[in-house]
Amino acid sequence: MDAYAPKKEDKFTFGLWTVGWQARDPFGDASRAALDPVESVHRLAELGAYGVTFHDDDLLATESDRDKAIANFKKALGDTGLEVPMATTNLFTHPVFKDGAFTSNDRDVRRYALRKVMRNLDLAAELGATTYVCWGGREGAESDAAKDVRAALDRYKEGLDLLCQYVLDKGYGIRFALEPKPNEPRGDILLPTIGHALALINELEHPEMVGLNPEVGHEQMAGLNFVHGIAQALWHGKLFHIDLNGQHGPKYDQDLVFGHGDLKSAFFLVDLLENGGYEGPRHFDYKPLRTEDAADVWDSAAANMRTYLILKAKSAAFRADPEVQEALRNSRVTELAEPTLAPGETYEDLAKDDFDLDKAAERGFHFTRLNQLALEHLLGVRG
Ligand code: GLT
Ligand code: MN
Ligand code: MN
Repeated sequence: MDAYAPKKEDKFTFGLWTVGWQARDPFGDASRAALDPVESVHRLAELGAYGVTFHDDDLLATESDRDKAIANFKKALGDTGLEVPMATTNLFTHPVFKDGAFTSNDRDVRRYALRKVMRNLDLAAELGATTYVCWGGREGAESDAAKDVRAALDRYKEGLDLLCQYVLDKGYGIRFALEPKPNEPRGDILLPTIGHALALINELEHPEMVGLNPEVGHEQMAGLNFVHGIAQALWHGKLFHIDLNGQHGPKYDQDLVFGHGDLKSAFFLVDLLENGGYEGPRHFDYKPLRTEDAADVWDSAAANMRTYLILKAKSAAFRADPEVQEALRNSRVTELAEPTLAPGETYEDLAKDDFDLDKAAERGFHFTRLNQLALEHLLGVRG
């Protein structure tokens, strides 16, 4: 038995647009043929995935008749038992969205974008999706003269409020998940980080219906610590969904296989997801390399899940290691969970402390040892 074979309980999901990416980039044509969503559903199910996600337009990859495309997709879901936990809208490919969708300067475009989302929300609800992702890739600008950002945020809020109302009126069991990204395809994108998106949510009419879908590479493109971002999203109760992939620091959005970028960050991320109370799907939003052929695509899909499961096992071994437990205590990591004031104390009690400033300043935290232990687990020389 392969210990790293994915099972339905692992809740691994993939966007149709990931395995289906034809590898068109700004400098080159497609290097792979279009994939029939029906084939993707079957292949993903065979590999052990739990579910599949889609943009409205993804369904039309090889069948332009929308009704037929939906019927084919539904049949494939029925045949394989794959779930659709999340859906989303393509508000970025068509040139009509060149200045954005919910925040385009063109009011007619904003109205069209909202109609396009509502239409796919109906299908998402019908397929049982409980999360609806909003990635505002074109909501932004290249020139600070071109966008009144405060007005754009008013329109962002207006759009999200309207969509929440639509879901409530229809009685759909759907929550929205905003996906931050700092740039690409726009020079600057609105809601560039987890923190910006969290702040906007607080201004909405139904903040309880809106959370986040952070993506590994998007925070790392901005030089931010993804694990910290996810921890904060969890702390706010806002980690509704997650996009797992790989990225090598600040550069264009690589969308590598999970773990094929910053592996140490991926290890601590899996450790956090597995122990931090996140129960949603583990959704891979990656792009098979442009160099890969049609068969390699499925190898890359499998690699995402296998790497996640290997890191999950490494995380369990790390936590179970008595030396790690001792190191965590020595580094006072566990002491941080203790409130700074004891029950019943007030700020006045702080004056009563018998505190030796110089002695406390001398105490080391021994974080190097802790980090080395994590590294050794990751490298397979312990546990
Ligand atoms: C697009 C983007 C992703 C988003 C998808 C959802 S589409 O491929 O690069 O990060 O998650 O719209
Ligand atoms: Mn990305
Ligand atoms: Mn994504």
